[in-house]
Amino acid sequence: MGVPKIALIGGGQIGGVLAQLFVTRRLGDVVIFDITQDMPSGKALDIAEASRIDGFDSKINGTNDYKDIAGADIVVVTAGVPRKPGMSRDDLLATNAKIISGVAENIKTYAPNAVVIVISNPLDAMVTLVQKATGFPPSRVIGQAGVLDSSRFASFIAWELGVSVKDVNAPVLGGHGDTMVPLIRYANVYGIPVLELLTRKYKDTKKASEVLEAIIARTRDAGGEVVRLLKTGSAFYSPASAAVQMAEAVIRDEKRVLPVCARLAGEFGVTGYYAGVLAALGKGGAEKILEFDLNAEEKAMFNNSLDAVKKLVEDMGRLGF
Ligand code: A3D
Repeated sequence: MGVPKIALIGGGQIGGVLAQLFVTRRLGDVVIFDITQDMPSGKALDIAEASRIDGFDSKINGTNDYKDIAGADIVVVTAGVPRKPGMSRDDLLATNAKIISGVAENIKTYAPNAVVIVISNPLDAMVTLVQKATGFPPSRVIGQAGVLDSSRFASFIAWELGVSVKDVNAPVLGGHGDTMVPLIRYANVYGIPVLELLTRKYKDTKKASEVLEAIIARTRDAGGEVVRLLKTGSAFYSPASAAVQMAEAVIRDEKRVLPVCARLAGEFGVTGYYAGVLAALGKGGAEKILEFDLNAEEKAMFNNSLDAVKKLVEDMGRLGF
């Protein structure tokens, strides 16, 4: 690609941070599309006017016209509504499915070769809908959830152990909801299992397990914790960072292995459904899904999570999407 063109569908809280991150990291030219009149142009101008300070020459524009996303290489979708305190992600299904099906039609028309990264909730259902409505190869339609859920899990572990989060790997797979699957067995600090480090810290196996269970519970509820504090919307800095990491892997064809929402084709015994798995991201999107053995307990959690995803997709079908 020449200078990559990045289209952001939705210029709200996450969209604004995405735009700033993309240009300040010099990943390409950015177009922010939103249905709100003039707002995306205002955000784009505001970010562009810091170009001298942040040292970027990337173009950034806002628009209310889908024609301006023409030929985008990457499309990041945040259109829709976020949840408010007391709501689950699944409560957004009917509203966001209507919005996302319209968004998908326009992506199909104006950016037929793009890799699409979906962030709108309920994530697993919205990714499924975008793939179905665009008819793009499943590898080119992926969802952001696992990068953030895993970053939250890794952050809580790093804070507990007093080590740099850069040395923590802590994958969270499955659906992006209360049934998400933090993989304790694979959570490690430079290869050393987290449970072993906690057991040494507390010199007590039971206490170590309790601390880890509390970290897992906080990870599962991390989105809700932010919602309860913000009161007016949901997390937006961290989801934007997560999607930019995915987009960078695609733009630079890095083959980075990241936890993303990808469509399974037999992996982990699942076919035709989207779920959080580890995938290598390159210019083709999710180019390869990494399969590995899950023990009985992990498999049960993964299947439970998949059941929640299947139910969401069925509910969406009943709504006519
Ligand atoms: P918000 O600040 O409300 O931005 C959404 C934007 O979408 C607004 O500017 C709307 O004007 C715009 N919009 C509405 N309808 C359309 C349409 N038809 N076409 C184009 N734009 C439209 O929300 P946000 O940025 O905080 O969150 C966006 C989405 O991300 C929500 O669905 C959240 O639930 C979701 N979210 C996902 C995660 C994940 O990790 C998966 C995390 C946080 C939020």
